[in-house]
Parts: sequence; C-alpha cells; structure tokens
Amino acid sequence: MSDRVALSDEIAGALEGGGPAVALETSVLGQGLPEPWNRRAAEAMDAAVRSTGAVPAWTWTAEGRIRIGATADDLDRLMTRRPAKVARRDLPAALGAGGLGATTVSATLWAAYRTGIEVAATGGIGGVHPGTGDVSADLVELARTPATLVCSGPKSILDPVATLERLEELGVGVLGYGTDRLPFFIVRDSGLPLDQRADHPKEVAAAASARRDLEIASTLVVCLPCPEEVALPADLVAEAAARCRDRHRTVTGKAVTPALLACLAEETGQASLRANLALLEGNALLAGEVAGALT
Ligand code: PSU
Ligand code: MN
Repeated sequence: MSDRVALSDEIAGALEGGGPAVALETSVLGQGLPEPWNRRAAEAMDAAVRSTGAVPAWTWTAEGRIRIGATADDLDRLMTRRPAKVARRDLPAALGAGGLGATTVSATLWAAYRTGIEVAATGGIGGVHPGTGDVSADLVELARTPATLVCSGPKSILDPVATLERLEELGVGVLGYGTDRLPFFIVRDSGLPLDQRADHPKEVAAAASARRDLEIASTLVVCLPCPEEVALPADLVAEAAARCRDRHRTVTGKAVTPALLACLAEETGQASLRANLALLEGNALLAGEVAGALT
C-alpha cells in the first residue's frame, strides 16, 4: 500500500516527529465551493490549522497515488482543473486511471487512518437525503474508521433526524462542541438534542484517547456550530433547500450534493457561501487544537 500513498515532505516530517496533523478533504474545494470561495476556504483552513502548530494534511489523488499534503500549486490545480470527486469506493478506479481527484470525507478518513493521522476537519458531513434513498458513503466510513472529525453537523440539504438516527445505529459517537444540540451546517441549531458535549479541546482529546484505548473502530464526530454572525435562520434554509431539491429532482449519484450546494448559494444570494467559509475555518482551527491536545 505504501507506494500508493505519497506523503509530502512536510507531512512525512511532522508524522516522523510525532507532531500534530489534521486531515483535510479536498472535495469541498473541487466540487463543494465555486471560485473564489474555494480559494478563500483553502487559505483560511490552511492558516487556521497552522496557527495551532499542526500541519494541514490536504488529501487528494494524482498519478496513481493518494497524496497527503499539498502545495499552493497543488491546491490551485484542484480548484481549476475539475478533478473527479473521489469517495472511498472510487479510490481504486481513480488511482487506476491516474487522473486528478478530490477526496470526500470517506476517502480522506480512509487514507488518514492508514497514514497515522487521527484528526480531520470538514464543513458538513454527508448523510441521509430526504425522500430519495440517497445516503452518503460518509456515514458508513464514520462507522468503520477510527478518527476524530470536526464538522458543523450534517449539511443543511439533508434530513437531520434520519442522519442522526443512522449515526446512532452505526455506533458513531456525536459530540456537541459548546452546544447540547446538533448543528445543521449553515444553521446553528437543528433543534435535535445531543447526549454528549465538550467545551474544550482537551475534553475532545480525552474522549478521542479513550476511543483509541478501547480500539473502537469508529469516528468521533465533533459538531461545532457555524459562527453566529454568518449563520442562517433555519426556516429560510429549509425553504431554500426544498426549492433546490425540487429544481434538481433529476440529478443522481455523486452530482447530487454539489448541485444542491450550488443551488443553495443561488437561493440565499451567496449567504450560504459566507457561512460555509466561516464554519470551515472554525472547524479547521478546532481540529488543529484537538490534534495538538492529543499529542
Ligand atoms: N463539507 C462542505 N462542503 C462539501 C463537503 C463537505 O462544506 O462539499 C463534501 C465532503 O467531501 C463530503 C461530501 O464528504 O461533500 C459528501 O458528498 P456526498 O453527499 O455525495 O456523499
Ligand atoms: Mn449520494
């Protein structure tokens, strides 16, 4: 396997020295956000992770290998050259074909675990789409890969009740960070109660190290609400998401989430993009702090 996973010099050095690293998915840059928002997100997340003393382990694929660590040029390619969206199941074909790929949470967690990186950050996790039977591969990956993932809850285009129930069924721990309720991506509060909460990176690290000691092979999902200044009202987003689902009824497969996110941006006059950018930065920062507290 080692030949198939190429670490950048920076990541290899950090891991060798036992330093903290945060795995970052790149599908949010390649498919989730349009230009120039993806560029801003890449810069903000990279800087946020570094400000904590951790290294950003951007994950992607090129030339038949999973790449961990990216230069500014690599990130630029991922944002301008229309990479394939690579979930876990796509890894073999993506590496076989050799092209440029942007990894989702599922492929990123898979690769991070096998590289020895325990902490990851994203914006909103995938989950259960209402009414279509479409369930993100993120959920099954969360159930079988040990990690700590900082996010802002399921994306606002999903069914939060069904997604939370599925996480429970799959044995995936969900921790509210500074909240007792499940955040809902660009909406701060889904209204759904959470059983577990943390208010400090050390508390997250304590749970993560207990998970490690128990060898529980599932991810601890840490949910940090979107910053208040840019978060959107729940009813506004629910109405926009319903219109988007209606407008994109015929879209299927991996195109669904990017189409709905683009539509949400349109329907909210780009307010969803501002919120998405801010929550990505906050999640990257918290993930860096957690990674630091764990080492
Ligand atoms: N978070 C964001 N924007 C995104 C994603 C997460 O703020 O675009 C990506 C992640 O890569 C996640 C993927 O794994 O969306 C889920 O896609 P799907 O619903 O097709 O599984
Ligand atoms: Mn899907």
